[in-house]
Amino acid sequence: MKSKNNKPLKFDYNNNLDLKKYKIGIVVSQWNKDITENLLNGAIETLSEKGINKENIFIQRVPGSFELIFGSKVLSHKELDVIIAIGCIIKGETDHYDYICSSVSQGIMRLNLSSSMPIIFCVLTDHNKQQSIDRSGGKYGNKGAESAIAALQMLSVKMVQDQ
Ligand code: DLZ
Repeated sequence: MKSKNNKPLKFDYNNNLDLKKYKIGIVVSQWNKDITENLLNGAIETLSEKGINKENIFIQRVPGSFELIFGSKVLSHKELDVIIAIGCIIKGETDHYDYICSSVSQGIMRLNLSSSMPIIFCVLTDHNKQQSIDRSGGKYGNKGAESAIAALQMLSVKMVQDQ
């Protein structure tokens, strides 16, 4: 595969990227804050371990997962390289859960299509609090840490886009 100016494309899936220069935006929902803060910490820890400078991680808090869409849109216009949207939606007694899950996933998906910024979907959509605990540092790991890895991998894809 060649770039627009006919140079061979580099695609190293991250292994050789100098991560110090990359800037990461994280949008975090305050609903179920105990869970989302654990996801956020998992993401920050993994990003730092892999070589991202802590000063290059920009955190924007929003009220609930529904607001992750607007928060991500705002950050997508800033000088960042990748965004992680963190939320936790837990099923209640009404249909609210379905509306929020569907809006957030569709909203983030549409932003991924319309902007040149990769936005990682780190939104837990759980049936109860225990499922969220299990996935935010519990027995099924920390999905925030996994989202950080996905974000770093997307840096390589973005690099191909910019070539
Ligand atoms: C209203 C609401 C409800 C019931 N549940 C959740 C939830 O489990 N997780 C979440 O992130 N947000 C929830 N919200 C708030 C909405 O996302 C949103 O903030 C409000 O509807 C205001 O737009």
